[in-house]
Amino acid sequence: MIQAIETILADIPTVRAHKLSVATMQSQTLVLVRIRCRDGIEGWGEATTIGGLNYGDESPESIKVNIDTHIAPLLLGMTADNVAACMARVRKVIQGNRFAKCAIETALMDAQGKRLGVPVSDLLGGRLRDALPVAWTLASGDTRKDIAEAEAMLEQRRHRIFKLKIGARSVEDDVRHVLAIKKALGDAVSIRVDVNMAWSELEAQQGIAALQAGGIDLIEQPVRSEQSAALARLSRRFTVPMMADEALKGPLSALSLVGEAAASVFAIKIAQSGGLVPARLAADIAQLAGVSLYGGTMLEGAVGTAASAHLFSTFDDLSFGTELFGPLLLTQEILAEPLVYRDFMLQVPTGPGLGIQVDMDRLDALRRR
Ligand code: MUC
Ligand code: MG
Repeated sequence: MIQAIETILADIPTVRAHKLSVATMQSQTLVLVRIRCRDGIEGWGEATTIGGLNYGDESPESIKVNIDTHIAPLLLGMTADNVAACMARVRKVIQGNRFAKCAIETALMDAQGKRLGVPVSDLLGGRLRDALPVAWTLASGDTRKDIAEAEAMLEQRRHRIFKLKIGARSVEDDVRHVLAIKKALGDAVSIRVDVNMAWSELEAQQGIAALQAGGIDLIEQPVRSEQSAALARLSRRFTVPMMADEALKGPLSALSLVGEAAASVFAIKIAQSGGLVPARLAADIAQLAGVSLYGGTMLEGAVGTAASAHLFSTFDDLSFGTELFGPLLLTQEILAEPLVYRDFMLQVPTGPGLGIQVDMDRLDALRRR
């Protein structure tokens, strides 16, 4: 039986400023959910977002208040070992709030996995891989610093896929920045860009033509999420693949994006999809339609990253890898044993549930009071 649901906010400085077209992050606010059950088992979930309300329509504070006030009371007293029944109840009466729902579903699955002695990847159908390729985002805002950072990552064998955040400067400046990095790092690495919706269709035509000619591998969400027709036109016009990110808000949007042939790659994110099961459905729709998969992040800490890793390990196609580097962007660890990154890959935890242990002393020192 579900006995207690607690929502915890923790502000953690990032290792450097992380500049997106929609926000500059100096710190990240982890939104963690802890569900305690009467059998003594507890589960953890995460609903972290980026830049308050700059990126999505749920803020850390709104997620906490909505879980505490509206979602937790629906679940208290319910049987904890039927995750589907719990989530059906939440999804029936709670509109929107996909991040909050994701944290709740993750925590219930973590608890259920521990109860059954199996990893969450087993509850999601079973893993096809034990390690996932992990991209790093170069977003210091400075071309030379980004090159030095990428070289250090290559040297440490941490990352060889780099995503560049663009869209805050002029198209010409952004193209110059990206191509300088591509030239410095050479063809052994994959360079991709994320525009975070900053371009008009005409700017996108101009920018993508130059990026495609310069050998860039992937263009993420160049135009606004509502403009799926423009994304579809860009997909037809260029051979470099377009990836949908902000436009993908769960299975229904996956269905309409594949119907419009808007993108040839989907960035699957568990929180944007509204949970692990809806994210799995969105990925299935993509696969059925021949759309390739990429494992995305909302720059979550270790809990959301581990949960995402369990899901992505079940994907048949993961041709564009993942970007599950969130914990590496943070200056503080909240796990007793950190997630393992080695040889350009994140190792998917193998223990029951999420296979991680939150260090309560560390988290208590960081949490908002
Ligand atoms: C996004 O839009 O993809 C993922 C990696 C990163 O640096 O920012 C996020 C959000
Ligand atoms: Mg993105």
